[in-house]
Amino acid sequence: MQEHDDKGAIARLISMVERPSSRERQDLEDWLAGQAEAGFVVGVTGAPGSGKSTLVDRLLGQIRATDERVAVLAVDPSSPFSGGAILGDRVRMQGHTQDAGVYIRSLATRGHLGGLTVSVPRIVRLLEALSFPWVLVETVGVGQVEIEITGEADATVVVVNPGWGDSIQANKAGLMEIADIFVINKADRPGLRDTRRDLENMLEMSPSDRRPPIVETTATNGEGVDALFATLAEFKGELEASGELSRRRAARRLAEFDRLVMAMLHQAVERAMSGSDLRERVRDGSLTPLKAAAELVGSIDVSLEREERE
Ligand SMILES: Nc1nc2c(ncn2[C@@H]2O[C@H](COP(=O)(O)OP(=O)(O)O)[C@@H](O)[C@H]2O)c(=O)[nH]1
Ligand SMILES: [Mg+2]
Repeated sequence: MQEHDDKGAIARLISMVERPSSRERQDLEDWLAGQAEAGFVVGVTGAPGSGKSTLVDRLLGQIRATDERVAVLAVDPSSPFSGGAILGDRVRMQGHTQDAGVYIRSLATRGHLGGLTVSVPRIVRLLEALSFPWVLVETVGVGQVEIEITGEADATVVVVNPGWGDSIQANKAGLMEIADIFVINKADRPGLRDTRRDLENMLEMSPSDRRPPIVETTATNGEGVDALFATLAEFKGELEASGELSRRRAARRLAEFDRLVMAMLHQAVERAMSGSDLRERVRDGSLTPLKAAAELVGSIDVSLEREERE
């Protein structure tokens, strides 16, 4: 019973954080400001169907075996018309729903993927503050925004599968640059060796001095997941010892600041746009685009208070 109450409370706090602005959120913000960034955030990314959810589910088991609490954010790009993937994730991770030490949340993007780059880091921050030493963020590594979200993690795990060209796909998508650890999942399938060789060759060519480890897993039966967890724990230790963890976090805070500024300006512009006839006047030629733009920008009210009143 207790667990259910806690999970309900976390869900309410998350929706508060997701809302663009509200009075409660400012109280929450004040509280968050006093909390340490105490969690280790792991991004798990890869093509749809590569086995990320199955793997995350297994990782939960490994983490729980150490008795530490863990939260999962599954960022799902499915359209509002196909909630299937979200349900799938829930069902797959079901083994842990009764466990008070596990919190799982799917974030549907509802066709507004861009907004997630603003809300995901904030939700992650909230979960850290709510005493989850591990936060796993599952994203589909297919586009710029997903990669941006994944890049927000302390450590990034890129999942590929055996099969010709999969690692090349990962390279094209820009996943090579953000990977701290590679997982070849579905190691039970043919083509494992070729994929490992492909990956190694590609990493050989990368200018970075650190060579990401490659771990082979079969998420469906759990094989190799203990090795993945060990690799992850070791990497965490390295990041902490070298000071790289604090550097990454400082960079993340700056990136979040930049994105929030842009998001707030964007909202303010949209508000100003929707209440003006400037577009009409530009279209019919009664005002030059430059004059109209200057007028619009001059009329922008970016204060959060205004947002709250509306
Ligand atoms: N053969 C095999 N199938 C797997 C493995 N891991 C996941 N799958 C299957 O691949 C499908 C997609 O898995 P899912 O975890 O939903 O992938 P996601 O879209 O990346 O989250 C499911 O049918 C899984 O059962 C694996 O290691 N081996
Ligand atoms: Mg999934």
